[in-house]
Amino acid sequence: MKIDFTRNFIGGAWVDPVEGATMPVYEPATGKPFGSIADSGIADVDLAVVAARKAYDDGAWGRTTATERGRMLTRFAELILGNASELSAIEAKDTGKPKSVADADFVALARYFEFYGGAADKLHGEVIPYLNGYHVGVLHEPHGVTGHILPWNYPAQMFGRTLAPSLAVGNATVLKPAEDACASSLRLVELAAEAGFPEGSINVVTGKGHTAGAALASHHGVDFMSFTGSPEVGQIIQKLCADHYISCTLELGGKSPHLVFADADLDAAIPVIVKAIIQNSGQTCSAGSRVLVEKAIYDKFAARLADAFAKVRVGSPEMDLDCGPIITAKQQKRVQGFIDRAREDGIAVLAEGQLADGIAADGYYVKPTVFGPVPRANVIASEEVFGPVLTVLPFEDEADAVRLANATDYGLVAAVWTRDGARQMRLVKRIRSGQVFVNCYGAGAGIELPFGGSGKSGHGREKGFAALHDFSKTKTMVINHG
Ligand code: TXE
Repeated sequence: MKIDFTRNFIGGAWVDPVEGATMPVYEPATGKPFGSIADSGIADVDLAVVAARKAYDDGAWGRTTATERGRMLTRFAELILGNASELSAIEAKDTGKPKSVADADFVALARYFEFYGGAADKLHGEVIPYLNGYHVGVLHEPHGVTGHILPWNYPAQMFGRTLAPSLAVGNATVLKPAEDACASSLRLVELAAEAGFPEGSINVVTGKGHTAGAALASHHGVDFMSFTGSPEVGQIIQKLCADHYISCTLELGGKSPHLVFADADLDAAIPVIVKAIIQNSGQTCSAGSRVLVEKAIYDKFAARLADAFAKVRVGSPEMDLDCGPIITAKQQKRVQGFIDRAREDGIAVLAEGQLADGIAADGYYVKPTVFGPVPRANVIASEEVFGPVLTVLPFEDEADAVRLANATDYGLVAAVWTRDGARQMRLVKRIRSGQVFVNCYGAGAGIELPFGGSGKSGHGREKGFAALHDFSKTKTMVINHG
């Protein structure tokens, strides 16, 4: 495995952290350390931002055309696919993901670079008809240097989701991956250099959030921030950005509902509902973690859901089952805490998944659990667990379903399961959510589809052409040629 764990990638070269500090990284499947990373501080982040600034203002990167950038992105997509099995092995070890889930992440990552490679030279400006004798144009320009703070749940996919559109527009980038899962970012940045990205266009600095992450968001050389992580840290990032008058996108998770009506096709719905919560062990911002079911079919639905959920199996990455371990001991404790509290509150368990024989005793495993019926006021009905924990709540009628769907502070993704076309349209409009799916969920998580939330789920849009707009700024040009 050709990864240099303890150095940062700055200005096209591997650089030791200025203070020489490192920190261990742990394997979720065994709980054992398997390497170290640079524990970077303010000085390291400063070096990376200066390198990015130089690449943007005076370097080869700042002189690239949109077409050249598109070709680099496309070449990078090909290199990712060509190295997918090595990358996937790194990711599975670092995050505990089942092997086939890690494989799929790199297919998605390559698709990010392929999509934005094609889009790079298609972000066109506009001409606005105005006064006689004036020519008015609207240009979309890069911000300059963009900062990117990643979470640990989809390190590879997030690398593409946030960097590909920013690079397509022409920004120079500084990435701070999550300290709990950054191995793939360190390997990917090497491949990016091989694909032709010039020095300083992509810089990667590892380290803790409150040190390296905070240094990046507060650095005056950064012109725009992209953050994915917890709502609490999202607020900190937004405040740090406000201190130097820059804006940011925040992608902060959710408590996404499925609304299941009595006329729904349960054969189609139930496997999708199970997958939407167990995928990546529930550590997915768009996990479908609440099922709201019309009272008339509650008992039938609960019995069928329980049957399907009881078949969910949890194991190590090599066992390649439905779920892997949770990312860290801290997150495992948090998820298990939600499960224990719900049990103490007397909420019935509808079903549990099974832990495979032979998993390491010190691995960070939890048993996937479905609770129902969950009282509306219980914390597990409205707070994000970020684990394989599903809550089922009955509703009375359509108005009640909408009230319940909108009864959390989040608003990221929702699904409506009904055959009634008029109801489908009404609910798409009335549910507060960045994406609404009808008779499906995620639908392949298309990179073409704008994605993002409101409220505690954050703001700004990633994916699709929407991301190109967030990673650029609009300039109005007025020429008097009268
Ligand atoms: O996130 P943090 P944690 C949610 C999920 C999970 C909870 C806690 O509910 O249970 O967050 O996870 C960096 N300044 N999501 O504690 O701390 C940190 O180094 C600047 C949802 O791991 O927000 C890492 O790179 N940066 C989410 C990143 O923020 C800081 C995915 C995320 O870490 C910082 C992950 C600071 N002061 C967790 N503190 C999703 N939307 O998918 C931390 N960081």
